[in-house]
Amino acid sequence: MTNPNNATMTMVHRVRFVDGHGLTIPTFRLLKDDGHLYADATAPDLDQAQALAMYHSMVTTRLLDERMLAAQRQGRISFYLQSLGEEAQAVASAAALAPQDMILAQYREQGALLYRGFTLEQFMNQLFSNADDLGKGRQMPVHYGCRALNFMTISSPLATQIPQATGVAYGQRLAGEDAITLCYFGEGAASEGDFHAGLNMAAVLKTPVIFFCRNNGYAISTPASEQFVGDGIASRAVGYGILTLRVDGADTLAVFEATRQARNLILAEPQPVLIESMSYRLGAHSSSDDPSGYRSRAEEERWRKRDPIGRYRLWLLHQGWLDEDDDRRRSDTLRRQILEVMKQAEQRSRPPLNSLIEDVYASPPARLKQQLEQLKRQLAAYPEHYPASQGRERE
Ligand SMILES: Cc1ncc(C[n+]2csc(CCOP(=O)(O)OP(=O)(O)O)c2C)c(N)n1
Ligand SMILES: [Mg+2]
Repeated sequence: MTNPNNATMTMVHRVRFVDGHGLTIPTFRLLKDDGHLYADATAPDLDQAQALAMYHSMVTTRLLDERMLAAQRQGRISFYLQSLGEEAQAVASAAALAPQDMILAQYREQGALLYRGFTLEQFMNQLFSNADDLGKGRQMPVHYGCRALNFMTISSPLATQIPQATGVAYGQRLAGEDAITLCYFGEGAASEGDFHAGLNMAAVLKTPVIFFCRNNGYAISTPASEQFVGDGIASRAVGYGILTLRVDGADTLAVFEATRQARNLILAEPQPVLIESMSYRLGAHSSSDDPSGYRSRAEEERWRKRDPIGRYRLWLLHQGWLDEDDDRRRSDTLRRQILEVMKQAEQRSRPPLNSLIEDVYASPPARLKQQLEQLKRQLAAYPEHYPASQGRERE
């Protein structure tokens, strides 16, 4: 007998509730903590140049994060959000894609954008909302976007990117493109209705999309244990009939290989795949958060020992692909460069105020024009309260 889905139904004659316990989905891992491969593990097909490009992107992400969190504390930018401990997830997954693949991110995946070629200047222009920011200064810091790099602009409302990614991928499929979509989100975002709508549509329409869930243990102050029971996010994708893999998010090689194989599967036959990447958000949620109120130092220290960059670095050293002196010199130069680029971006002029209401409508409606005039009157009347608006506006 078949059900309305044409799936075979097995009949039983006693009540037996299905219990998910004991059906835990395993975690794919290649590298041990000492940077050596497990005996039965195979290293991905990765040459030295790409392996080092991934490493440098991860290190650059971390140094940029350190510097810009400090800049926020100094009052130079209004907001910042680090990816400390999660660099491998973003960089290694992006490294397994082709440049024509579309990325829709949440907000903690700056490593993916950096790997794609977003420059330090471009990061800084966005963070300082200056006239050279691709978003014309109209978004909060860290809401990056880059059409040239196929990276959709970040938006704050959680999970909106998930059904959008399904739609982008459906478009790729209809157009017969040789490209897929990768969609990042946190385990917290997976509590939104959009997660379920996005996954189900993707499964039914067989859209070429990788749902990449960063399960970093927290949604701001809420630990995963208070967000859901059951076997994480991976088991939900199984329920939607989506191919699923769980991976150690602190293992650069495993994340790369998982994403590469997911992409190959999708190219062979259009379909969604979900990867649940297990990690830990080592830093605060953002510059507005202080984790000491909801978790212990001891817990953080345990996870610090599983630093993705440290483990990958050991593997590169074992390979003979990384020189320690070289590495140190490179980081020193990079720190200086980041500081220099930051100072330049800080000095650059502001976007013209009039551009605030452009680009959404073919011509701005009267309502927006009125609001802009109100804003100008406000700035003129109370200049002391709007120091950022003083001078430096590019016409
Ligand atoms: C619809 C919506 N609700 C609430 C928020 C506030 N908020 C911003 S980030 C966040 C936590 C998200 O956690 P997760 O998806 O796990 O990502 P992580 O920050 O851990 O990377 C919340 C609740 C929001 N931005 N949008
Ligand atoms: Mg989270």
